[in-house]
Amino acid sequence: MHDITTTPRTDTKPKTQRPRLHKVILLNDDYTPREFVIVVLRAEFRMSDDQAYKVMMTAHRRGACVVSVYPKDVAETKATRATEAGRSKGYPLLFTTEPEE
Ligand code: TYC
Repeated sequence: MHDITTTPRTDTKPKTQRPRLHKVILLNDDYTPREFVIVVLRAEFRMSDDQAYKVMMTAHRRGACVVSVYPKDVAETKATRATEAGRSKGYPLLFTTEPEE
């Protein structure tokens, strides 16, 4: 009988990390009409009238509301487009992004 010597593996398999998602956040302001906020939420974030109303009212009452989460580039593109939609009408409507914890 011969002994089999084995060397313990020291290299560990790297865990595959999913890219962190980024939140798109809607900020309240005093000038953008409520109806317009709803139109933008529906168009850019594919929300139902009901969802868009709730998100808009949450931002209106609390100052800000998370709209949705996406991969970083998608979140940034959507936030820019939605902010641009307000700006094109002269409104200070603002969407920002931040990484999820
Ligand atoms: N506060 C605005 C108003 O009273 C409506 C509004 C809601 C604007 C949410 C922005 O993110 C917002 N006309």
